[in-house]
Amino acid sequence: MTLRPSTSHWGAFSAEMAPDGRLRVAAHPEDPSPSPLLGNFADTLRHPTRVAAPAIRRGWLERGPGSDPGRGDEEFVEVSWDEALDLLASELRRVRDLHGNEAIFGGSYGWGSAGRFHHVQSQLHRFLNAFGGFTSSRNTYSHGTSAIVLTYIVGSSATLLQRGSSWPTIVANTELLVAFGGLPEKNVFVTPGGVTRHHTPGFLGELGRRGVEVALVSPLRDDVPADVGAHWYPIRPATDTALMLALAHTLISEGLHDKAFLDRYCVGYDEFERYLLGLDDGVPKDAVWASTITEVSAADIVALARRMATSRTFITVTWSLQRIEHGEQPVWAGIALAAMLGQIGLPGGGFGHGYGSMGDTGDIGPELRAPKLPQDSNPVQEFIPVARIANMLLNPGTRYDYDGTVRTYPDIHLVYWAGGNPFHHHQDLNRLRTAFTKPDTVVVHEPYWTATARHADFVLPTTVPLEREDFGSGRRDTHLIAMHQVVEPFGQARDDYAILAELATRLGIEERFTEGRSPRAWLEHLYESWRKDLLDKGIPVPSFVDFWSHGQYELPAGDVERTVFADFRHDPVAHRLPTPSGKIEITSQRVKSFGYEDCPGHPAWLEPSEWLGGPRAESFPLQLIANQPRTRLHSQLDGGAVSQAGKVAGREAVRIHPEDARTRSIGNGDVVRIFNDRGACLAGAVVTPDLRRGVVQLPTGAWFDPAGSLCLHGNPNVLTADLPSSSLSQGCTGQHVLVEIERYDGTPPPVTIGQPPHIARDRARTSDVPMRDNS
Ligand SMILES: Nc1nc2c(c(=O)[nH]1)N[C@H]1C(S)=C(S)[C@@H](COP(=O)(O)OP(=O)(O)OC[C@H]3O[C@@H](n4cnc5c(=O)[nH]c(N)nc54)[C@H](O)[C@@H]3O)O[C@H]1N2
Ligand SMILES: Nc1nc2c(c(=O)[nH]1)N[C@H]1C(S)=C(S)[C@@H](COP(=O)(O)OP(=O)(O)OC[C@H]3O[C@@H](n4cnc5c(=O)[nH]c(N)nc54)[C@H](O)[C@@H]3O)O[C@H]1N2
Ligand SMILES: [Mo]
Repeated sequence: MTLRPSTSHWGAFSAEMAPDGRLRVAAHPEDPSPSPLLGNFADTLRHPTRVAAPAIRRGWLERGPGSDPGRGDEEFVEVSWDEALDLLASELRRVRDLHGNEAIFGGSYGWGSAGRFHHVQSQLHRFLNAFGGFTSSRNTYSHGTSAIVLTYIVGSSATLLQRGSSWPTIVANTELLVAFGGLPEKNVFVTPGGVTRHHTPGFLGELGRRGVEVALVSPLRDDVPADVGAHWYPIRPATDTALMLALAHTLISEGLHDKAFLDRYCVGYDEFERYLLGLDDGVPKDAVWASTITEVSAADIVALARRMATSRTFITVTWSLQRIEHGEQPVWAGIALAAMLGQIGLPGGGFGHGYGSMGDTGDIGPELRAPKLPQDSNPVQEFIPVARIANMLLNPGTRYDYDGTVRTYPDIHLVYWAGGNPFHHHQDLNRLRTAFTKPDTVVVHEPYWTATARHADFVLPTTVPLEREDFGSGRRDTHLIAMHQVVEPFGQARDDYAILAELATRLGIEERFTEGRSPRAWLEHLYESWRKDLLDKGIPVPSFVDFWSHGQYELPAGDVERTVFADFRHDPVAHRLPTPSGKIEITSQRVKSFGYEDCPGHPAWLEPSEWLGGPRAESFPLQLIANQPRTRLHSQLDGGAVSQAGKVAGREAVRIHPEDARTRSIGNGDVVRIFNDRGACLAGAVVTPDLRRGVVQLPTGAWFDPAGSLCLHGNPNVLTADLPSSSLSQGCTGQHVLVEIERYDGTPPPVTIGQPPHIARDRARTSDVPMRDNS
């Protein structure tokens, strides 16, 4: 028995099956801050919700493909792999022949698992491309709004999303760090593809030790680690833009803005200044104006603006702030404010995006991409912005605005999902349930009986990384990690690759999909061609055999000191930005020309529909923050020990302020019902002064457990609105929703999602138990 190397989105580790049959997991020896999420592996490897065998929804088996309200409610029938794959291959052919490849939705958004070869979306996209293509999705739930608007402000989204200033440069130079959305430590353990040395928790600790002044602007006090000693501005959610505008207004009225910087490096400042001063609408965006919106006092706003102007100031905005209606505005206003301070491009000054959102933001590993599976090109041009999935399924043929264009939703007949959980990640899940009844056929590859698997027709069981071989490395990772197989596959589970290869054989595209390679042959092939590129650049890299037996390869070191836009500041002509003007666009004539009411040409305060100052708050007076969970990655391994330890009364924990709890007679540990006009969920109350009054917090990712329109387990997306951030970006807005909460009296119905759904082992007989015990 030996520990074998592996990695995950939350870090590298090694694992073995102990003689008692339990998985033993050890953190990577070079990791200074291993993720607590490693504790979720052991109990989930052989969890009762693992999918053991291929299964097909009974209604699909008996009535064939077609829109079906039974989807998500009916039982499943176990079938052999051959039967499942034969049926699926002919269904794929039927849909393609009758409706064309556009009718197949293969966007398949989601985080799947780390590992470069078994990267699920790459596998599926490669397969569907070989089959003639598919309707795809663009951008992410993470920062789909910034990905669009940043291209207009600074010309590229990657500059800020992937190459921001480094933490060592910040901790050494910044005097005042103004953190909109905070720097939540819980998030920085995660980086897509893995991370071997978690440096970022250490950098957060440095802030406190070096005495960097941190202004925490957030409804939650614990969005900055306690030992940093931040000053807390408990802002009303969704109003950060108003605060930024007032800070900017204060700079103007006190003559503290850097006119030389604005002239040399920016365009469109004058138009923005007219707006700030209220020259056209009669509303100066001053501190008094903002204090009524934000509930941060005018005196605090003025004092903060003065300190920002007299210190080396770094402004950060978490990604959560753009995952709301009008999510462009806090990003754009933050950049405009940083430009007015004139410190963009100076060490420790300027603007950053996603510090405290992801482990790699500001990290110091190399920017060296690991080997990856080629997907080939998609002959189908059709796509949707990723978060418009329900609109697409519900409204084929309907037109909508997107990024200066007008698009039409395609008519989807088959949905193919592998490596994502839309019944975790999408908004207004009751609406998504209706949307998922529309297609002829829904196919899901999953290791677990997630809510998405339960809403499919074909559920194909897949392996998890510990059951196969791969290699992994995240963005700015310090290592490429060999991922050795630790256990045999569970039940009849197969690799996604093996499933798709079998389908490819049936569809006559096997050679194109597999190129005749086994998984091990692919690993060697991908590694060796990557290695050759690096050797050509003079970087020594071991052979595959040596890498595999050593279990890891330490990549060459990355830049420790890094200041974003330093080149541009040094020479704005030689390093012009890829915007139309070559400068930072505080007003964008292009965005203005689109004429969108929900995203004008410069940063502006636009009232959202879900906020505490609006009319909807009269019916639903609490703002729910649906942020990322501390105890797991999204919905993954919700059955694991760390995730389970965070549950209260067997449900997801909702945090509520003592005053809001008192007026509702809610005590610590009570089961509560959280509701609005879209749905409701049960959760377990945690009463705490760590959030401001009027705000409750329920993280995402508790497995959706629907009983009618009620989720028994506490998934916030049963409450959220399926609204876009704006016509410009059509981004996800799941972070905020208005709700009311009441104590649940009596015996609450039990959570059922920890058990598999009803599965008939024999096609002729239904299982004896009804699909749902508690509806
Ligand atoms: N209300 C609200 N909603 C949100 C957000 C929010 O802030 N608020 N945040 C959004 C964000 S930023 C994101 S990124 C999304 C995340 O949404 P998702 O990425 O969809 O969530 P995950 O739970 O990571 O889903 C990954 C799925 O892949 C499966 N999987 C793991 N390994 C394999 C494999 O090898 N093969 C196959 N076939 N499957 C595998 C897992 O079991 C899991 O079900 O959620 C979004 N949703
Ligand atoms: N442990 C863990 N880490 C993760 C993930 C996970 O699932 N689990 N997911 C990863 C992924 S895919 C992503 S995209 C990133 C997401 O990174 P983010 O989107 O930045 O993360 P969140 O935790 O959703 O939100 C950060 C904080 O923003 C604050 N906030 C919310 N609304 C407002 C507001 O209106 N104003 C202000 N000032 N603050 C507000 C909340 O208090 C919240 O704690 O996290 C990554 N890291
Ligand atoms: Mo994300």
